[in-house]
Amino acid sequence: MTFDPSLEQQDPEMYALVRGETQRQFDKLRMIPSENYASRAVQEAMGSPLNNKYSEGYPRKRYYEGQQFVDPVEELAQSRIRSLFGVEHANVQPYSGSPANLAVLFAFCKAGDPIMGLGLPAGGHLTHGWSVSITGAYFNARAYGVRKDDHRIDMDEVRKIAEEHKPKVIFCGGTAYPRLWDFAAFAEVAKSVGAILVADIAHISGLVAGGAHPSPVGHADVISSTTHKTLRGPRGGMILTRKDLAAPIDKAVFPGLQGGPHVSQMAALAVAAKEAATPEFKTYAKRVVDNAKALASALNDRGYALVSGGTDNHLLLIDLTNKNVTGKRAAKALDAAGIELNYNSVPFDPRKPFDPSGVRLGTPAITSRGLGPEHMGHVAEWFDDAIKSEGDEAKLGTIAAAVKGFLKDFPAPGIAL
Ligand code: DSN
Repeated sequence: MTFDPSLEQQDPEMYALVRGETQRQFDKLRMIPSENYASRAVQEAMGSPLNNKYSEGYPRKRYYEGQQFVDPVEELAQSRIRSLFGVEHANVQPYSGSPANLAVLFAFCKAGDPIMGLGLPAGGHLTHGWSVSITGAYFNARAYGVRKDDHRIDMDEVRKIAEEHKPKVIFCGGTAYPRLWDFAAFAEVAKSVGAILVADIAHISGLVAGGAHPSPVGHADVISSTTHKTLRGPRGGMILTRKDLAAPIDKAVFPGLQGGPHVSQMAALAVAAKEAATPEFKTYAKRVVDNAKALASALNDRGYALVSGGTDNHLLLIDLTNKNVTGKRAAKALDAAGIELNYNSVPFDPRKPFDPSGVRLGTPAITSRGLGPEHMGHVAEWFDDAIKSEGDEAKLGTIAAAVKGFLKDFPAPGIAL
């Protein structure tokens, strides 16, 4: 075997799978709110020989030689992210969002210490202390929730639990919360109980960078995030903080939790940060939210029960109980109709997470393709048709063909067919 042939020549079986996935991403309305299309430049950096390099340590303080290009790669990623978010310190080495959150806990807590976060059933993330996660198993976690009547976070409950539990770390941020986060209110509670406030902005980092969601900077002590969701960068994570908290965080990431950073990922993040600093990205971020609001309104008109009544960000959570279909059955029907999303628990869901009552969908990826609020009526119509056609594979196939035809006019960033 030689190592020069292209993927197509070297491994036709894998090539076919990659091509198949690329085509699938072009043909479908991709509406999983945590997904997006990374640009060609981001993908080029990810797929470069930077992949071959080990760089344990931090710029200018490495354990391996040959860092003449890697040090500037990491420094560029750090400085672009610092200036994009307006923070003093950026660690760009976390492999993804879960390791980033674990590193934050490792930096400030010992096993068994009290922590707090939004509960998974209310839209929080596993790594904010949910029982099945290492963050729930190794730390003494308590969850806050959302109110039953309006599905909003109840800051009085947050304060009450914080005062009882005395957490060392409070997480705010989630994966299925369609409303704005009041970072100032969380900071006030965290300060009153002496906790470190961590804003996990994985879902909204692109909106924050583009000015379409208030920033936690100046309120949260630490900000954690993935880099591939609304931010449209490589699969990866990052931790942003003040200078006085930088040392424990850096130490927790390396050597605490990780070995060598993924250099190609850091390079791609630098590229994404450059893209996110442009006026076009600001327009994209605003359109993500405009699209979500337009879609929420169109679905509301068709009788869909939106959790919290609507959205302020990029995502919608829909309780399908009144439509007599479970989340899983709906998600499968929608996928067959060319609309890709995920089934999801809704707050106070009587059903189990593997077949819950709701679906979660969002607008980042379709906005990256150029869809605007004027198209959300079509999307809602296809969505509604698919739900009504659940079980009718022929009808679902017809919708998928219409979706595919419509999307031909919307180029997808980073996708060359
Ligand atoms: N998987 C991510 C999401 O879809 O929100 C969270 O880890």
